[in-house]
Amino acid sequence: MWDLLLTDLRVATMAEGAPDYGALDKAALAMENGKIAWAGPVADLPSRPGPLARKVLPLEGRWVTPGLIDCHTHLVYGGDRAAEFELRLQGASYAEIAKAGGGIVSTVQATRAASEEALFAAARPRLERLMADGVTTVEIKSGYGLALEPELKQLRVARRLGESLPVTVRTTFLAAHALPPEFKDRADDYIAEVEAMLPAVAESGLADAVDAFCETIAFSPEQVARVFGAAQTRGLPVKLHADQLSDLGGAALAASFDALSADHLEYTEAEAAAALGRSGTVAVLLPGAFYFLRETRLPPVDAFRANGVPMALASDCNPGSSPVTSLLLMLNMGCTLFRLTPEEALAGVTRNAAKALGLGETHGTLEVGKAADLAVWNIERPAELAYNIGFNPLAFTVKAGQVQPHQGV
Ligand code: DI6
Ligand code: FE
Repeated sequence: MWDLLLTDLRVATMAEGAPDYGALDKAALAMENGKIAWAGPVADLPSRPGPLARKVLPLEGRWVTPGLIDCHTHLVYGGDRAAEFELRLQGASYAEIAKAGGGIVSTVQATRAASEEALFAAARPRLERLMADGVTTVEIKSGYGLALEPELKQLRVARRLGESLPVTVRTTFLAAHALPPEFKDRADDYIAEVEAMLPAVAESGLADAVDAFCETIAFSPEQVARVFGAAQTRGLPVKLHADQLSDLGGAALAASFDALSADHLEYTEAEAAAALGRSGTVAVLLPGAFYFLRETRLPPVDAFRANGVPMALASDCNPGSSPVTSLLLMLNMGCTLFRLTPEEALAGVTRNAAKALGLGETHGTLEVGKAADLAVWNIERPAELAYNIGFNPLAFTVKAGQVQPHQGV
């Protein structure tokens, strides 16, 4: 007896190498102990559905996809940056605001000042809004504490969000995000401090990976390499904010450390795509930040395709460069702005997003043995998920085999 059997559905399994979304028509999916136990045509079920599972749900031809995965967010933070948005609209650039002591550092002040409770209360509705788009797994970074205690505070809030809501949370330690004011003009000293934080971070079990911001307004490739070396010594995988505003060789650096992902990549040169392909590093594209900062230089998507680089799409949910809480909107922007196909876009928030989090073996496709995390949609074809703007066709999600009513946020 299975726990749950969904019948009369169309499923986009998103299985690697399968053509046309890995689609199956007139299908059924069975779940047992939070995992997919059976997937195939209804006609191949061993008997009538009734006796096969404790609960049988006919879906009337609805489409089912893997639960969506947002593999890059900074959604735990204090304050907001609406005033900075107004300044940018008057002509100031993101980098100018950062250099003048605004930007990330202003969110650092608000995050340090906020209690754990306040950070949780502010982050929860942002996460619920993402989940209302069918998200069942999310990555959450620190990076607005920039000292051991406030960084751990952010990570604890991220873990608590995952315990309080039906969503898997993967956490990332991003202390090398910006230079805290108390280390002004002493970036190398701050990097030494980040290296010194890593043993305690690893010991706490609060971080699943380590990230850094490689940029002229943040840290150099040499400084990032120090942080990555310390992370790998502690057994933590790495990922990198690379080549967002300029080309410092961040993508190649990430590849040289076999990073899980290199993220942004607007300024990445085509040659670096070959290095990403060889290391199996996922290119995480963030069209929300591209749009919100009114960037014009496109990531080298053709080179990623030519080199077999898996591409993911994420919200980059953060108060400064991407105040985005809709992953469905990122599907649309990934296609419209970056020219992904709707199928590449959907792979970018399922199979490849799972890889970017080191969860490729357990999440991101609907195959027997994988997590029973799925989204059920009122659509006629999968491309509708990328086609609509501001319309949410989610019917409901299933998280670890449990039906979750759509909250309609
Ligand atoms: N790149 C980004 O897009 C975010 N962090 C980063 O390194 C922006 C964070 C912020 O502006 O608060
Ligand atoms: Fe980011």
